[in-house]
Amino acid sequence: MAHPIVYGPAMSSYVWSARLALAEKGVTHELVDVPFGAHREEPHLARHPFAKLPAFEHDGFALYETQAIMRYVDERFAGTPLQPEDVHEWSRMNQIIGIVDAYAGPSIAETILFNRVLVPRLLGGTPDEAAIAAALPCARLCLAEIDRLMEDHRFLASDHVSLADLMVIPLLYYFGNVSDGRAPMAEHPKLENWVRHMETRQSFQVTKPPPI
Ligand SMILES: N[C@@H](CCC(=O)N[C@@H](CS)C(=O)NCC(=O)O)C(=O)O
Repeated sequence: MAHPIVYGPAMSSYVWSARLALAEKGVTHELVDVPFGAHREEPHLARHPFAKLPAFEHDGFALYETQAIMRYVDERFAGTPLQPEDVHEWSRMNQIIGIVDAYAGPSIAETILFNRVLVPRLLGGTPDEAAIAAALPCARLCLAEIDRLMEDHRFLASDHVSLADLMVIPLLYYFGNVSDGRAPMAEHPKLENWVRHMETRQSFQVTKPPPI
């Protein structure tokens, strides 16, 4: 049986989340690089008509949207389940995934990290400081809410790792490593400890992108 394929650059937080799910399940996969820019052209548009990263393929089944990919991986492959059985914990997981899709992704990844890291280092441009400043309140609210929703669990939705942790960790790992994110992260020692805990997992180590 063919290995699953993830299409996208290793450094993308969404690509990283999809790969984390595969690594947590112990599934070998192939990463096919799609550099930023190439995602707006064929052949990537055929895989993802909305021109986003990642796209995914397994056994002739094509999929996009990170949370759908992660759910497929969890359901399709054996290994420790990545979705809690308890309905409250399962709903909390879904809520946190929704926060990433609707609020944390657009503010932290698409605005702050894009402008602070990708624009100067890969695109040779100047960060849009006004856009970063405008995104920071939403980023801070995401941290506050994820911290609050975590309560006193070991992981974000329960005492076991779930898709919520895998969706959030790339964003908060990156955010804690840029100047704009250090102070907001320091206001949430519980989340900082969780990041350090997630960093020790084998799945994190084997999927961690090379420095940009
Ligand atoms: N809802 C999509 C969002 C994916 C997304 O925003 N990916 C970013 C990469 S980190 C992207 O494709 N950015 C390029 C662009 O927006 O042009 C998902 O969950 O897969």
